[in-house]
Amino acid sequence: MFAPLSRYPLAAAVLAASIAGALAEDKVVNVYNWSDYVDEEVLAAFTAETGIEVVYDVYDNNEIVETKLLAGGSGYDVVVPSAPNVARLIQAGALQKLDKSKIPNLVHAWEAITARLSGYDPGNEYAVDYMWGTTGFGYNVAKIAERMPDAPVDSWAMIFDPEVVSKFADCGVYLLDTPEELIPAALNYLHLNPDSKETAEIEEAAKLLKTIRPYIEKFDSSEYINALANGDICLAVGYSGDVLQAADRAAEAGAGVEIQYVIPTEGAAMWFDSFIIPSDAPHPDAAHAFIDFMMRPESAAANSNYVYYANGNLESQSLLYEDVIGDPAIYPGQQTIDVLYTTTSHPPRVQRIVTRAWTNVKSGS
Ligand code: N2P
Repeated sequence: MFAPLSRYPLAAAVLAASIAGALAEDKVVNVYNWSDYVDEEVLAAFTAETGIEVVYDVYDNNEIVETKLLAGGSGYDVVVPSAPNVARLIQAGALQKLDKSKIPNLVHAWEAITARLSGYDPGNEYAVDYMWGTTGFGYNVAKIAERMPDAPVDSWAMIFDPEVVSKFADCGVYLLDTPEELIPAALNYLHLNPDSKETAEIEEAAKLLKTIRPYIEKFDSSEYINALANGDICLAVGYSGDVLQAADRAAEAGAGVEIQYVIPTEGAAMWFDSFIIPSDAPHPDAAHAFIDFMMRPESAAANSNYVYYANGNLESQSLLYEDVIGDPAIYPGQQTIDVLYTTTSHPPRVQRIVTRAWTNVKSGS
């Protein structure tokens, strides 16, 4: 017989709480993404359409993401780590498999990028590419020319040749604050495998970084955008879209600062940042809804048009501004893609060596 709930106050309370819980589940999504990596109007459009509030938090390196997700209980629903970190997080059981039935816009995913990602996430079960890009450097055209008219502006020698970079120390040189980018770049400059797992080779890369350490003003992965744009620094190893945002901000300010992004001829890193859902995400339904919204061609295009990074959404390409899809610094042609390298996650023993080498580089010891 069907008993009225009021006769069972506890059951009624529990039921009411779980209904409230189910409803609450859909009202908020906690997103943790890289800084300067989204068009906020897309977030507002998501909330307007779904009623789900976006609580948006930012980071500027993978190390902090990995630490938080491995510890568990981060409270995040959607996070956007780079591919080697995704691979490690999958192995650690820190991520949940995506329910692809809840992400119909996955049909727009760009197969060429999905295929690359499957090297880190076999079967593409856990991760969906958001953006991808390269790591090169940005420079202030006038300040560099003033100091070195014949500067090798297309080469990593700008950063790794002490004779060259020392000439720019007075106008400000920043390096990204992560061994994940600087060790591979140094290895590549030394004609070694940028994805090397060899202790001796990693030590060699660290040695090279130590020789240029005196000319580095700061290790930084987010402030360099404005620092370049304002003319406060003249050279920075940085991510493609970040440097292009700096160039754009400089042009808009109209103070005569011209910033150029370079994918050096020796090659550069190509990386992929993907949406994942932590295994203990508090709002998995909202997380899927969010990823699905971001995978709409209109959303992906709006984001790329705003942040100057290439995205993983094929359908969005017809909606991109011509100066985005047509800019080889954002969507490089095959000739450039051929000199781009990718990196994989290190086994723990190698990771410890990298971490220690990096600490020494930074401290100058
Ligand atoms: C955004 C940087 C994202 C690129 N500021 C790092 N993979």
